Amino acid sequence: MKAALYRGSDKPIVVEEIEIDAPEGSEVLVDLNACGVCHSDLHVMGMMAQPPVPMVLGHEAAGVVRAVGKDVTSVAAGDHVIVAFRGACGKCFYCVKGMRQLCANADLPDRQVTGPRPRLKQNGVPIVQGVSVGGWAHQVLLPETSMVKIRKDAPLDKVSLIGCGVMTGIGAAIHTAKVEPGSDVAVIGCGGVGLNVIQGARLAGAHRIIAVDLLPNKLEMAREFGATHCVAAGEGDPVAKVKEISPYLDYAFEVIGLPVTAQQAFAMIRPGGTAVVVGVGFGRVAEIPLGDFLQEKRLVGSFYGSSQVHVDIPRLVDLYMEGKIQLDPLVSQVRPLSEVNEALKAMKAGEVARTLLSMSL
Ligand code: PAD
Ligand code: ZN
Ligand code: ZN
Repeated sequence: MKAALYRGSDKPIVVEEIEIDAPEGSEVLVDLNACGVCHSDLHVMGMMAQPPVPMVLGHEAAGVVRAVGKDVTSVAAGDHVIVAFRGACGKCFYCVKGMRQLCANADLPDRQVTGPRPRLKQNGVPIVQGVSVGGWAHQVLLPETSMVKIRKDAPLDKVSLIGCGVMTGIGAAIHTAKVEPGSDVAVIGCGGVGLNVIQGARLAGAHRIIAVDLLPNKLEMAREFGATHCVAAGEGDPVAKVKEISPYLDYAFEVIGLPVTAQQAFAMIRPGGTAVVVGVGFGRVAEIPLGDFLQEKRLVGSFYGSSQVHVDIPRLVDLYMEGKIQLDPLVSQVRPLSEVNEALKAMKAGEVARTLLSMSL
């Protein structure tokens, strides 16, 4: 099967023929329809000192089950699935407490670093499934727990975006923060994930939704997703501007992964308000004024939208099919897998909400 191989930051990603195992035990083989390009893929390439190579990145994917191992019970060949980039064991402390996104025994290590049984190889050389998926490929082989079965009338290309950005963003608003109707919300960073925090806040019935971004095109998109106010982050102090619009800001979301924007989010909320860090900032440290905690300000993290994927992802598919959330305007470009380098360039330049890599182009 064909996959886009990352071999180091000084080389372009190249689509090549590789071998994929047949599913064993509780594994599932999926023919992918499409996979999005998320900033977390860029983080893996840019933030890790030495990402293991060769690696197939991409983790926002959907497709059709081709074959299953003998122990698989929840999906069968022909089922349509969205891939959850984080599977869960279902048995550990976190899974039992309803926090599967924090599972302590997710089947990750064998996939992220080359384990005892790599599922992908090229001429005998093991290939890593980046972000535990390896979705920039025509097929993936993953544990059953990463498979979320969805209705067959949903367009697989667009709903693939629910696999990461949409679930993460909407979930951060409705599950992590639990935004209440009538509350005021600011979202710093309006890319593929931030736009979904905005539509999550809209779904939750927020009053003011203030979008903050450096780029005018992102602020325009933010309006389409439900922002009521826009703040150009590069012109003046965004904290002062947001406070002017909402003196009692209930929630602020950081959706970039930078210390400065995490500090801004914490600074702009009211006493008793909540700042949520969604952006990934591996190795970065933010200074937070401890005195503000006397005002009962809260600073919390959010992983995968605090979602329980097998319930929450099919719900988002239903909401899309009923026109209650938007996916179409998230798809700024559709490209063949071979144009993954161009897609990454467009993301770095801030030109797109998302690029979809289609496996049929
Ligand atoms: P993106 O590149 O599409 O969007 C980032 C946005 O931030 C762009 O619109 C930028 O213009 C904007 N931006 C950059 N710097 C600033 C600044 N100083 N002030 C205001 N705006 C700025 O990325 P994305 O939406 O795909 O991902 C966003 C982050 O979310 C990224 O760190 C990614 O790794 C993380 C993420 N987290 C989870 C999770 O579970 N927590 C899941 C998926 C992605
Ligand atoms: Zn992602
Ligand atoms: Zn678990």
